[in-house]
Amino acid sequence: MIYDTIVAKTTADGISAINIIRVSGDDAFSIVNRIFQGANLEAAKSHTIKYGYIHDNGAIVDEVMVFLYRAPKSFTAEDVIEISTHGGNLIANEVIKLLIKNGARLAENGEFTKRAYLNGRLDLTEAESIMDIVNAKTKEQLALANRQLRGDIHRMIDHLQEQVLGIIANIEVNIDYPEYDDIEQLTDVVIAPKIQELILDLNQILKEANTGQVIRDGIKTVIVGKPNVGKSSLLNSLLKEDKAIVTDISGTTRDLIEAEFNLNGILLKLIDTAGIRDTDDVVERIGIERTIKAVEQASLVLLVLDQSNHLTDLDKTLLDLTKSKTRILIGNKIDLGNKINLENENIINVSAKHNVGLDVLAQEVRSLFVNENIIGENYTLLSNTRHIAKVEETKQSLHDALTACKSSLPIDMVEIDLRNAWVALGEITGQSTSDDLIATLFQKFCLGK
Ligand SMILES: Nc1nc2c(ncn2[C@@H]2O[C@H](COP(=O)(O)OP(=O)(O)OP(=O)(O)O)[C@@H](O)[C@H]2O)c(=O)[nH]1
Ligand SMILES: [Mg+2]
Repeated sequence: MIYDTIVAKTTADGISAINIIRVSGDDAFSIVNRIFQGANLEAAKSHTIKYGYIHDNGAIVDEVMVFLYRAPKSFTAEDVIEISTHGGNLIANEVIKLLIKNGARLAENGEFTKRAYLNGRLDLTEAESIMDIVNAKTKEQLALANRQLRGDIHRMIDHLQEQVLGIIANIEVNIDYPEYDDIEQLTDVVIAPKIQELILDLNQILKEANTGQVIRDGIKTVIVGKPNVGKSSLLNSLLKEDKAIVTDISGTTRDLIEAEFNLNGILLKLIDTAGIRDTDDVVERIGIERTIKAVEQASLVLLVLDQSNHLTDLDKTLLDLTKSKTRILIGNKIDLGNKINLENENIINVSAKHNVGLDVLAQEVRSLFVNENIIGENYTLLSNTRHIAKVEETKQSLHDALTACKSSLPIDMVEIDLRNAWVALGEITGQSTSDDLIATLFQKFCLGK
């Protein structure tokens, strides 16, 4: 394919030792060659590095190294040159301006990766994994994204597509060369059981995706409780820093305080909240409204109780408010007493102030959200919400196909549903995907990627 030549800085803005400016496209070598002094780049071999200067009509702009990659053995599968300049925004901007003056165009966000995808170097799941790698904050996120880059999801989806195609082939063959007495026998004996089996496979994949999603996106966790039970203390002791103000005055925290925290490999997106109580204070009341909203939106609620005192009506209200949520009850201030015991409810006793019991809490979070049996090199987990939604869509189409089988609809109706399932799977890898989706997906990337 022929594309214009694009340029962008791949390293972050600010002062650093070096910048790397990437140029990709058919004219990459000739454009850079025009502003490079030190070697004839157009005659240079692929996968070599040249030392020289970037100049503007003979005036030296910077001393650089250029890395040369000829198509198709490059990130974009096009001719690519990476110019390593000295650090600083000024130099990078000057070099980019020169490249644009000589025929390159500033790249859009994610355009290099988009080209890698369009040129068939990566499928969509592999392209998406690159942003996950860049954004990873835990080793587990990184491992998951690396497996996706390696093509694990790509292969998983290809395999599922083959199975769908196999069923479609069964129908086609029988339409052309009927070997069963009637079509009903074909659907009952051959088609329906195969669809059913595939639905079971998808169910398993979706179940395991819960763990993948938790690893990739973390858990939105809100710390709630009545005032003064030690919510902010708990946040601080988990983070090991004095992020939130702690005092013995009830109503200390008034707004939501957010922080991210790597808890045994799972990213907790923690929110400390204003203690819930009846109050005439306008600011505090707004804080409490925000707390209630945060509870609604959270995937995990840490409800903090005060073990140095008996359960109050306010605690009971909070127990009730959170009962339909995935929650962990925390008995804080265990150093001062152990007064609360709830029937049929497990309380994890901790002392936020003295750092006691936090490891048990971490273990509990992991056991609630992570299936340890499916973590590791040998498992392929879906984790991206877009992929999961498409697998759900595939499952729905398979259900429709099954219903069509059972209601003795013409066999080509079954085939339509199966084809929909096949298309939905293809949208995951980008085999069947709209231009709009591609544009939106890559816009989320950063410039230079
Ligand atoms: N002894 C003891 N005191 C604690 C413990 N955790 C917190 N405290 C104390 O309890 C008081 C209230 O702590 P905070 O963390 O501010 O409580 P909070 O729930 O955030 O309070 P609000 O923001 O007002 O809702 C402070 O004086 C803390 O030092 C604990 O485990 N043991
Ligand atoms: Mg607080």
